[in-house]
Amino acid sequence: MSRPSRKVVFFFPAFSSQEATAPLGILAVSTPLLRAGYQVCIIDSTITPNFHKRTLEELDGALCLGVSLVTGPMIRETVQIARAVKKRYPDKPVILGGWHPSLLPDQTLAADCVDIVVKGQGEDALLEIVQRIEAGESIQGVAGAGYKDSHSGKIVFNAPRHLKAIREMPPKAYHLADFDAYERVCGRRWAMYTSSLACPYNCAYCTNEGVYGRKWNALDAAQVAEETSDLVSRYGLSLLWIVDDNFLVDRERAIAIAEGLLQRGVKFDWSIQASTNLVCRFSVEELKLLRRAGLSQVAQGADTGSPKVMRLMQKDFQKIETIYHAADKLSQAGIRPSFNMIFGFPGEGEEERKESIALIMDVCRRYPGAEFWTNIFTPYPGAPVMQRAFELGIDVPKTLEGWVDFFPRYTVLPWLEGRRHREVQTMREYLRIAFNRVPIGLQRKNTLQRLVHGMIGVPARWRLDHSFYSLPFELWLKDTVNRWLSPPKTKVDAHQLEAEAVSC
Ligand code: B12
Ligand code: SF4
Repeated sequence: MSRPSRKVVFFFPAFSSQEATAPLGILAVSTPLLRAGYQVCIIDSTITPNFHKRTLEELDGALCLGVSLVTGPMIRETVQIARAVKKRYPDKPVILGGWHPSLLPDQTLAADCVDIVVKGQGEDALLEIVQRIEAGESIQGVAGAGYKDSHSGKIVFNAPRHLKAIREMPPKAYHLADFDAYERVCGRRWAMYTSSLACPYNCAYCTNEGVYGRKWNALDAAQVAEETSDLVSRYGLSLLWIVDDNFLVDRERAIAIAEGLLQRGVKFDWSIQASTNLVCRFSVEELKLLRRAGLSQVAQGADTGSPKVMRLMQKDFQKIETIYHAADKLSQAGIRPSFNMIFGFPGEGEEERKESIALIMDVCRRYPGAEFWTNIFTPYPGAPVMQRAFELGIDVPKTLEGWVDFFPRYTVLPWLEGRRHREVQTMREYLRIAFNRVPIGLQRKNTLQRLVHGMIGVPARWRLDHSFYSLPFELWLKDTVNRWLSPPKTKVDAHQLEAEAVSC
């Protein structure tokens, strides 16, 4: 008699970016499964040709399907695949994990194509779920999981699972990632890595507290230096994006990591996320040490140029001056200061928006090489600002599928719609071309595109200085050149490759 399959299939939907690399959440939850003797197969739609067909084929004989997703466009492919799976294999459970199911578990589980959701950390929860599925048992009592009762169809939520510190977590199963295929998509061989969990702060628009709490905890410097050196050597990577929410919380640890990397002598770039106030605690000499160890970019949430909006964002830990100081120190150390900005936060009007533009223009002029990435405020469930957003008339989707178009690149808000919304989008377009920016996964631009970009940078800066966005003919010129030279972009614009390789 043949032994029943012990395979778990994961699906990772396209995430609307060309900066493709292995999905860390899935690599994390795979390790306990592999250790328990299960076989794991990952289908990432960004690198897998015919991912739809492949997922269904791989599921033949597998125990279940796991999907990892955040709120927004990833939901489109999630629902498509989950529906197809339920149609072909009605008895195979579809399990959703990651940020969206963690923040909206009830609504996610209410979708007809979803059987189980996991809230928060998935390593232990998923292993227990898979063991129950294999044994033909109910999910009842598995902490952190929600499921539909097989008899009544009623939604049941078990007790929440306690957060585990990062030190107690197993290593991620990087060997499952097909780095060749990711490199073909984005032109760079890179990976994500986590060295700490959570953030001590609680910005009003951020969902972190709800999923990871505010108890920052981290791996030892020695472990980080050893693991990262090993990762880049083993997989021939040129960049690690350390996706910790706030890498610099422990100053001494950051310095010790840099020293450890220098001792090991493995050369690679790494990039971190940190708040400007914590960057400012480092001297330029210390930042130079981090630079020598490979730190190439620090992504920071500047978010606004208006002190009033900064307060509304609950960012008391950040003053406008700290944005300048951070840009200054990082520039002196040769590290690229990278900032995120949010337009349309509740309480931001035309004046505050102008303050933000002025900040961007000033920082970029004073510190050439500094870069700004902009978004429109997007009210994520679980963020502290949600109550205020509801009061202001925000209407959030009532179904899983409704969240597909919920995306900071084009969010329309009751207080930012119509002409105002169009103007902010035009302004964001001009900001994109006014100064240079370097995406994590390198985008390929040819000489003509670069030339046009350089030419229109001058009028773009003039327009931003004078808040003049009518007749945006430079944007038309740029789009026309891009259309000639690049393939058309889909709405979810991660490339679907015709590549041969897949990750299982
Ligand atoms: C890396 C990252 C990205 C990368 C993703 C790259 C990739 N290949 O995955 C990129 C740059 C594309 C990205 C884009 C965006 N991101 Co992002 N991103 C992150 C970041 C920094 C790290 C995610 C990560 O890998 N963590 C490490 C892994 C190990 O942890 P994890 O994902 O939490 O996974 C655990 C659990 O969630 C669970 N789990 C995860 N998957 C699964 C699957 C199953 C089956 C199970 C059972 C469990 C499970 O178990 C895991 C281990 O414990 C997080 C912040 C953070 N702290 O996590 C933001 C974050 C996820 N992003 C966020 C946002 C808002 C965005 C953008 C909208 C930003 C923008 N302005 O465009 C876009 C949206 C992309 C899209 N198309 O929808 C928000 C999500 C909010 C939400 N409600 O979903 C976060 C939380 C940042 C924040 N604090 O606000 N992001
Ligand atoms: S500093 Fe960053 S990670 Fe921390 S709460 Fe604010 S936005 Fe979230």
